[in-house]
Amino acid sequence: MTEYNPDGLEATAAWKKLQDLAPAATKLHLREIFSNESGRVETNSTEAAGIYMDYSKQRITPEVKAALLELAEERDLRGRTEDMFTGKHINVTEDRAVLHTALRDPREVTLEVDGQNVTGDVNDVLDRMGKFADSIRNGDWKGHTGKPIKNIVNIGIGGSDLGPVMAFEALKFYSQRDLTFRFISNVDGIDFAESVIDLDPEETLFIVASKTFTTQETMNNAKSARRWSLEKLGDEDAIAKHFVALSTNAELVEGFGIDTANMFGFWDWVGGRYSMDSAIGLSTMISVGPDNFRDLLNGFHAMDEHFRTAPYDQNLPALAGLLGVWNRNFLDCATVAVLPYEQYLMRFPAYLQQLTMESNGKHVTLSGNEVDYETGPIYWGEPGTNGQHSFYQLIHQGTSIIPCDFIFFARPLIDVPAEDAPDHHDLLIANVLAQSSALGFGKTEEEVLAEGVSPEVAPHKVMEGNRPSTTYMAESLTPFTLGALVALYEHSVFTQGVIWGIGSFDQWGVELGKVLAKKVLPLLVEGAEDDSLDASTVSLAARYRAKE
Ligand code: G6Q
Repeated sequence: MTEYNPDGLEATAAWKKLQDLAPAATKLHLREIFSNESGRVETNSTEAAGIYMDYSKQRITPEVKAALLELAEERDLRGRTEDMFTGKHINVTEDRAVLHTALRDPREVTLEVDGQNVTGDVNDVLDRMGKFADSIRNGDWKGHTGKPIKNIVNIGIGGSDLGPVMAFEALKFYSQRDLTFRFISNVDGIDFAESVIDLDPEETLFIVASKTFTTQETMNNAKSARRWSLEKLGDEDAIAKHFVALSTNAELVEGFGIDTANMFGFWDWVGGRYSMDSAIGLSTMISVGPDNFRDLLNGFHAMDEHFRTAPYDQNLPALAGLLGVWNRNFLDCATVAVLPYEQYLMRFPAYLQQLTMESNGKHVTLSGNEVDYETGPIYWGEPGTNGQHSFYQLIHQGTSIIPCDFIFFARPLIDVPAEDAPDHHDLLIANVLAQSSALGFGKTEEEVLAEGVSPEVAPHKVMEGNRPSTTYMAESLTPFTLGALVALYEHSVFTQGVIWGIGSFDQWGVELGKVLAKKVLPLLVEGAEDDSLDASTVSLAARYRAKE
């Protein structure tokens, strides 16, 4: 194992090996790759924490796979992983530990970092969350006028929104159905207005979720929520019964008027996009209950342990990360489609967009040097089968190669009988399997012509194939499986960050826009002038003000 050098990727023997292998390997068609290798599926599939991963339809040969595995060793993925799990300050630009894995450690683990009893603190918060969640679920927690809470509204944005929304949708099957959940994130007032339009303040609890408690959008929405609540409830004392905060900033929470007894804390070592299993998951816990939330954490933990200990040739997150590197840097794939064939995972692609793109959308290495290879691809997607009737055309026959992640579950959570028609779930799964097969193996001109298609039309019907995909399958969508699935992606993102030598845990790219928004606002509100802004922005601001 060599000392980790963020800038050293291209000097590794494994990288050079990949460069040597690439010209021939990238020309191979998946048809040839499959016919060259008997037992291809067996040697290119693995399973852990209840998730089976078939990556046989990725465009790698055994030699490429071996070189990718060597790359993980040469880039000291194992050492970097230990640094993360043990609380080293691997988020260098913010000088912070990166310890989301500690959020799901079992109680008996002892982890002390920077003088903090991490596991103890995590479990204290989880216990308080559990009591609070139960009191809402069983109606013991009463609003200011004595009515039980029926509506839970999470106000947050980015990492303080996408995880909670995704988890609420993903685990809806397990949710307490007499409670209504809403998620407000956008500073567009419509989001607030439409989310509360049919709610009664007497029965509504706002969860203000903000790590910093300074985020413009969240603070504005929280202030609107205060006004909306007090308009009906009248009395300032009502805030204590209708507002709780999820934050690391007790001072600002208090300043807002929320009693810190109603605050659930977390720590600077929990990144926003890695926080759905911290106090930020309070809405999830209220929805599915503390026991299911614990199962979710157990699923995360099972995948954490797998990632930390399993050999890389059987390691789901490491393999997923390495395959991503191959696709990005050697097959030149700029995007990845995430295609869950599971309606409950409708927000999973949006969640993953933040996790992957905010983490690995970086152009300099940890030492500040410009990279001269591509880094994080664009992630996007929709639940199947809807996408098949819209954008799949381009994935099948467009000029870009788009690797796909297919995700499905063997058992549906709800059986829906259809009269004189195939079972919904069988049909769903037939579709996902058909898509990955069509993408991988396509249809040749010969095959098209053999069907009697005219030579003029035949080229339009040819399916080139050779479009790579990975298929993930689990038995059913449980809280445990969801946790394992999210952790799988978290660690595959980490793996790629380590290979590329970039900092996956900061997000400086979002700062400039925030600063400029503060500068632009006076132009809109007061007609102020600001020479430091560009002419186009000044002109648009003036037109806005004239039309307002
Ligand atoms: C996530 C980012 C970002 C953050 C939001 C909300 O990793 O840091 O998306 O979660 O900007 O921040 P607050 O929780 O501080 O309001």
